[in-house]
Amino acid sequence: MLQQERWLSLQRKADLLWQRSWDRHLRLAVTGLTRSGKTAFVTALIHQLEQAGFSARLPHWQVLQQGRLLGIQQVVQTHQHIPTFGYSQALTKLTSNPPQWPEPTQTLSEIRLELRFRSQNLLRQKIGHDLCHLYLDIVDYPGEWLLDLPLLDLSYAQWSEQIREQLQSPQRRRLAEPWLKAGINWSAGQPFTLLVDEVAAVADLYTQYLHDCRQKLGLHSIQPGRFVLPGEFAGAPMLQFVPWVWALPDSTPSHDSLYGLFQARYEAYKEHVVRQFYQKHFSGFDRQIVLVDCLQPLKISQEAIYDLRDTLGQLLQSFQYGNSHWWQRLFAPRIDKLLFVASKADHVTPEQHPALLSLLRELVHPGLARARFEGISLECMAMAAIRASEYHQVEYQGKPLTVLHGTNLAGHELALFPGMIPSRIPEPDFWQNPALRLTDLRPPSWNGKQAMPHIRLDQVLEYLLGDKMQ
Ligand SMILES: Nc1nc2c(ncn2[C@@H]2O[C@H](COP(=O)(O)OP(=O)(O)OP(=O)(O)O)[C@@H](O)[C@H]2O)c(=O)[nH]1
Ligand SMILES: [Mg+2]
Repeated sequence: MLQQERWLSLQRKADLLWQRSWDRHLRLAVTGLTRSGKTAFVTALIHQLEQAGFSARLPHWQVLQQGRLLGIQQVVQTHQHIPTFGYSQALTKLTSNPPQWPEPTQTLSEIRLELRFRSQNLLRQKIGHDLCHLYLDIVDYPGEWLLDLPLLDLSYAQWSEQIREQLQSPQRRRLAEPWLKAGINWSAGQPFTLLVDEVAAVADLYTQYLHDCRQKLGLHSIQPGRFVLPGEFAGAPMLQFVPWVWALPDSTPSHDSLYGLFQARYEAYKEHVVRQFYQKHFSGFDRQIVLVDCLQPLKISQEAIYDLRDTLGQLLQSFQYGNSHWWQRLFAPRIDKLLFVASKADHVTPEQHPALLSLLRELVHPGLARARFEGISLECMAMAAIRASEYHQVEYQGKPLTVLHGTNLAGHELALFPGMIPSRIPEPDFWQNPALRLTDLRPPSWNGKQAMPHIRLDQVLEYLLGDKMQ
């Protein structure tokens, strides 16, 4: 029995190697910060693939345009321990009456598709071997997990110092009051055993502070990321520590002191959460798409948009190649294409898309300039996985104006000009006199049979899969 299992496992590995050596396997990772549109994107992508050759409109996807695509089906995923992406649940939501967006997701999931096509390689055609398969694994994971990467390079003391610096911001400081106050009487050398419950309570307050930073200030650079998205680690002691921002210890604190315990938990977090994620998942990705909601910070503040820029910069460090730290070389050895996408472009009128793209480029650029990438192709696009609006031309003050039509989440129909998207990070007065009217839209009414409307999903497909389907 055991031998049979071993044989099967060997066979699976051999199959995988065979597929890889013939370029028939692609692991596509989809990430982005919370609510950036990952689940909607993966759902729309699978749905468009299923509809390819039927009702899907994908003019830029060449394998389809050239009539070489033969079919697509969902197949059993290779990793049995990873949750399956909830495709049918997402479709059920989108086809409900009234249509709803898929539920938020908290953890990593994957789905495997088999794409059959005819190769345009003349040699393959000549020898009658032009029928090809591409096994596409799509992995959806929270971008916040990547933001923990820099922790691998920081000691507990250095990380605490960084948080102390962040607290110079009056807005952050105000939100941090509850946990700062709760720990104010602590001293670093105090024995931990007397404070077990207190530590858990302060860690909860610190977690609440991270949530508040995100929800009230629209900030994304929050650490440790798993405090807000714990996934399978919920309740583990290694998620119960806080940065040491009070009086520093005079001498090296013992391991059973408060400081010593926080230090040990911080190191455990790095080892079991951060390093494990990179080793188990990140190092296996071939291509990566990062979704960015550039419109959200435009509704909030200049601090929020600078925070998004800095966060994207941190995220880019994960993909850095070349003369980088040892762990970066170890963990990111093979991603060859990296695509940044400004998601939800259907919230603005089409003539604003170039400005949206330019804003995305400005947000990503500082990170790109700092990082060194070798053998990796980078691209930026503006896209809507599911187009929830339509556009019409009207005459306004004697001039033509494009107006956006859609339905808001409360079910009211809208016809509005959402405003001009700044092509660069705007000055603070942009938020003092807000000229943008960006409203969350209900998904389009849809019977589940026809392909859903989208914006440039075919260009995304061509960039990510085109060269693998020659
Ligand atoms: N109009 C429009 N809205 C979108 C689109 N994609 C996502 N949204 C909106 O963004 C919200 C979040 O989308 P999700 O796909 O759940 O985003 P996510 O990144 O998976 O979110 P988490 O799982 O919570 O991290 C949705 O509920 C929609 O309101 C899109 O293509 N068009
Ligand atoms: Mg999701």
